[in-house]
Amino acid sequence: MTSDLFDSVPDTGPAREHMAEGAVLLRGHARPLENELIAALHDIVAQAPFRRMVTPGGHQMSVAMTNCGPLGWTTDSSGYRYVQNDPETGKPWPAMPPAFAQLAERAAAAAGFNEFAPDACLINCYEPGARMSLHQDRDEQDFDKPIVSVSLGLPAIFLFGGLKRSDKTRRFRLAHGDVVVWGGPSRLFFHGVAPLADGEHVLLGRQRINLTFRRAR
Ligand code: MD6
Ligand code: FE
Repeated sequence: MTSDLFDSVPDTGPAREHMAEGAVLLRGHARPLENELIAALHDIVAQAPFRRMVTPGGHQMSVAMTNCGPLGWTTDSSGYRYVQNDPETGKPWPAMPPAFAQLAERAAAAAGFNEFAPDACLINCYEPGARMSLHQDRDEQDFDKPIVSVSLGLPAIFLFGGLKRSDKTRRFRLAHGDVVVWGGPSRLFFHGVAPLADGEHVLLGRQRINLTFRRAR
């Protein structure tokens, strides 16, 4: 018999948690900017609405996505790639708000990665039940650059494995305002998000938003 007690993840932890070599969780790091981030998000989504993309394998993702910045990550039946224009509108992705770029650069520096200048910000929207299966982030050109991930809204369980898909995963609870900076030896670790539990967040309602900042080219 399995026990939920032993599967549970503490609600909070230290302000700074070492997840693996190169990966650190900065709890609450984005909280001081929450209002600015959410206002900017509304503008972005008005120009480039969330959409559920289709994987090369033909599955529609449960997570809805959009992007801001010079490059945006997309997937369709022909594969995963970064593109300059939103395939839905044909227009360039919305500009990356200065507050986004600054947060990403400062969080990277706080984790020991200097001069991180993201050219892409993938924005994921999870509703209750939405999940992301284990994957590696490997569509970027330079794996020396980290990824900065910002969680807003409902909490999620982040699954964090190793270099092989079959490696054991550890679970981290990512709450509103948490930032994960991830690079170096763990840059290509498999990771995913468990199905989002239902709930209601005071600022964002029934959803989780994740911003992942990357240097794609
Ligand atoms: C998410 N994040 O948290 C999905 N990838 O919604 C990712 O896939 C991710 O958080 C690379 C680095 C950090 C991440
Ligand atoms: Fe990822």
